[in-house]
Amino acid sequence: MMESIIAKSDVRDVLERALEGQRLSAQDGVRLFESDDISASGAVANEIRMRINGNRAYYVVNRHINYTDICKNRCRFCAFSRNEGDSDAYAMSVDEIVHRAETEWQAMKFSELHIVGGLHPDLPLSYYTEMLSALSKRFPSVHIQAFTAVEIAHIAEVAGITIQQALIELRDAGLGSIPGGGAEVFSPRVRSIVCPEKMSGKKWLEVIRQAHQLGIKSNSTMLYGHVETYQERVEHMIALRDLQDQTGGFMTFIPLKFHAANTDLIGLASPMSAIDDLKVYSVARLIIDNIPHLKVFWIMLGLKLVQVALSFGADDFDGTVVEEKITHRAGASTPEGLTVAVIKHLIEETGHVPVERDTVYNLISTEQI
Ligand code: V47
Ligand code: SF4
Repeated sequence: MMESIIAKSDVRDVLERALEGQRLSAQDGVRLFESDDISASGAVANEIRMRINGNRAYYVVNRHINYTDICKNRCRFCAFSRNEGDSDAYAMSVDEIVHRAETEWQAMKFSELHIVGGLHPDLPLSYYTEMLSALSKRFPSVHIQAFTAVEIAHIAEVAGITIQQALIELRDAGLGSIPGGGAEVFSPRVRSIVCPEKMSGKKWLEVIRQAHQLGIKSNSTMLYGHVETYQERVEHMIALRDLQDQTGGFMTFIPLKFHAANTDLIGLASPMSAIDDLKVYSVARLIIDNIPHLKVFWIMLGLKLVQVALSFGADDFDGTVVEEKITHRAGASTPEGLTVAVIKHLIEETGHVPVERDTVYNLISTEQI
């Protein structure tokens, strides 16, 4: 069946090499994006996904917390950030953050806290370390995945210490791993249009390299669907693949679908069809051959398309989330959180086996395998 679909494809040679386990080039990746034959590239991406992860679809019981929306960068794609003094700008105290987590804890014993925020100009290093220490003390079994590479560079800069020192301080206070945000698209051309104040892609990769060298694992992302070209997407994926070859510290790659509402990019970004979305997943699975997991952040993709993406290379549904501001301020129509029962049902409807994992992909529940 798959062979006959591939035989008719305009990217047959690329797909055959991928199936043989050969590494694809940037040119191969661009050709995959240019081809409209998503059934062929999807089938091969699914085959690779099955080889790595079988029929499982992972999920995590987690709680997101966005500790502040005050940010000095004000990226043009971001509807979440605010200036200090804006009427709805906020910065939570450490007590408020612990309280936020506490409200869910009785009902839902989450295994992960996912904590990110804006680049607040004044918060000292002690705010971040006290946050981590207080949460680790109150929830000793919970893995804290916090602060993107961009936040870590900012924390180091405000504190006047090196990236390595900041990473060590944060790790010693309870940081478990680093989320994948802030990567956007590494191309300097794209960054100059969509996030001119944000640190370079090169620096993002350098912060993550240092984290991996200290044994701190991380995720990786790509924000797609704004002004980037196919070539720039593929180069981004290959930069992640190259770093992974050197460190092995990436756990997952997460394509993040751009939402334009309330951002400065309305009108500039080209609308993405469901077919464009699925291509991002299948191409990512085929190009990034060394990062084991490919996550769909259901909040951004929508629940129906997430179900389809699980057969186009993706193997991870992310989690319960509970509260989400970054995409909802930019017009997302998905819920802010899902119960475990709903996640399992949505996965089972697709014929995949739901498997609860912790942040670093240890299996928590393996009911049906
Ligand atoms: O870096 C900002 C993105 C990221 C918008 O590691 C937007 O498991 C869409 O990285 N439309 C932060 N996206 C969130 C993030 C993330 C999310 C879920 C899981 C993980 C993980 C990481 O959100 C930012 C940026 O790329 N973003 N604004 C927007 N308007
Ligand atoms: Fe700030 Fe992050 Fe929003 Fe950029 S994406 S403005 S760095 S909160």
